[in-house]
Amino acid sequence: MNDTRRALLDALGEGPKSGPELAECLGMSRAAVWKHIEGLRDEGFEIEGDDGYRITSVPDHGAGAVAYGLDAPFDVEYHDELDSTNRRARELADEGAADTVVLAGKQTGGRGRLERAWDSPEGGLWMSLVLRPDLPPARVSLLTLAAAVAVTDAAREAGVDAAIKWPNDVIVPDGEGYRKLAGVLTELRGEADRAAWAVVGCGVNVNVDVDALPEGATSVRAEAGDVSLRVFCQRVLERFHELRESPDTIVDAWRERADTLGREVRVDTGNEAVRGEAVRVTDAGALVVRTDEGERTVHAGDCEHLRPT
Ligand code: BT5
Repeated sequence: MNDTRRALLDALGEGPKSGPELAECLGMSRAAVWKHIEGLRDEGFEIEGDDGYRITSVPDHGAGAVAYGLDAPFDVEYHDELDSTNRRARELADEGAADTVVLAGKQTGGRGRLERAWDSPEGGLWMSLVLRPDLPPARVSLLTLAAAVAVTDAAREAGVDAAIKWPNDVIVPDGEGYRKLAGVLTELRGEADRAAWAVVGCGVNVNVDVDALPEGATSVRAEAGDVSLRVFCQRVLERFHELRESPDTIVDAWRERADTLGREVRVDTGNEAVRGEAVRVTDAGALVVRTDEGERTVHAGDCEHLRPT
């Protein structure tokens, strides 16, 4: 969405405004204002124009819908369908974009970690953030943790009993097991001392039937009923922005929402399986596991929850 469209939405968000008023505050002709108003109507906004333009209804998803009233400084790009929002976000990152969020109505080639497929039917939140963090690559994993916290909080606000499974799955605990609600995939390009860019992709099953998802998955719809995708997305973005502004608070916020600590876990690191009690998370987000041979610190891997200890 371009800056003018965003400025128009911000101006309309403050209350009804006449054509001449909008033209003046946006520094454009009345004809140009009218053209942008028509553009918003095409996106699904209902706008009354009798005595001043007034937004009477906002569509449930889309670039304008998410930008309207968003309290976080992200540009929004929306596609009805994409192969993968992470793929598109990497492209934008290479072109120099920053603080941009890419959204898709559905994905045809969504990816999880290790190139695993990520099912992304319509009704879910499929989004990727393009970021230029002022962090060394080793600290970029904090952004992944922040995304998991942000998604957990949005899900809780929607009435879902959500928690985090190390490192970045948002789950609904269920006895000794769990159902997976969301996942986060972070990719980055960088030098040893500084990340050039990071793409943080979040996939959340929001208004999706569980039949359309792999076994073991759940959705906001299944747990608590449908919510506005637009508002859900805004909450995630606003919470994420709040956390990245205070990086020192991220790990504690993550710990408070973690379901992994205190459990017997099995972490597959790719090279080996580490089994024992998950005892804590370090300030860099690594998991410390108490095994029969002593404590082990695991930086990445697939974590299975076995049972509470
Ligand atoms: C993840 O991978 O959990 C990260 C998923 C990130 C997806 C987002 S969507 C927006 C952005 N664009 C992308 O292309 N990707 C990101 P991982 O931990 O590897 O989990 C993958 C596994 O979860 C799969 O092998 C399935 O078993 C399962 N799975 C696939 N789709 C799922 C879904 N919609 N809900 C829950 N589980 C799913």
